[in-house]
Amino acid sequence: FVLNGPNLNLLGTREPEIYGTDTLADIEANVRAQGKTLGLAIEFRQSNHEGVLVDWLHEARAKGAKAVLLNAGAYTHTSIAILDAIKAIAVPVIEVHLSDPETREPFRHHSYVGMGAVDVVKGLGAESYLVALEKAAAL
Ligand code: CA2
Repeated sequence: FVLNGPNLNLLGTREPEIYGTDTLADIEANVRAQGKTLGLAIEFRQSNHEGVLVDWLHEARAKGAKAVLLNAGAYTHTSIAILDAIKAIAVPVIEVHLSDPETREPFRHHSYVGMGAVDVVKGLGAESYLVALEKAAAL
């Protein structure tokens, strides 16, 4: 499962200096192509709603997903509900970010997702997803 949080549906429309110029559809296409190479079936989704992301984490467990790549967007820094879901599902979660939140505003420095994730890939733009997918394949 590759799960994307709030506002990532608007990727490619502003702040290219921080997030790059790829749209989420571009990233999805790259992830699907690499998933094929690695022999991984890909569920690629985006929601602006915290509870929907929690539901999808539960679904990843129910469906026996090998791993979850999670870019929880700003919920990364706020959501105890998402942290609890990560801890509850016993599916390895890899935290993904386009930017490196720790080099940005102080309110982005703490990650609840990171408290439950097995690994993190950040700061590589769209490439972060592909590096994370390789890590997921190796789990
Ligand atoms: O760097 C990342 O991937 C983030 O998860 C992106 C989040 C931000 O809140 C995190 O701190 C780091 C923000 C996503 C906003 O998405 C965009 C929407 C429109 C244009 C550009 C980006």
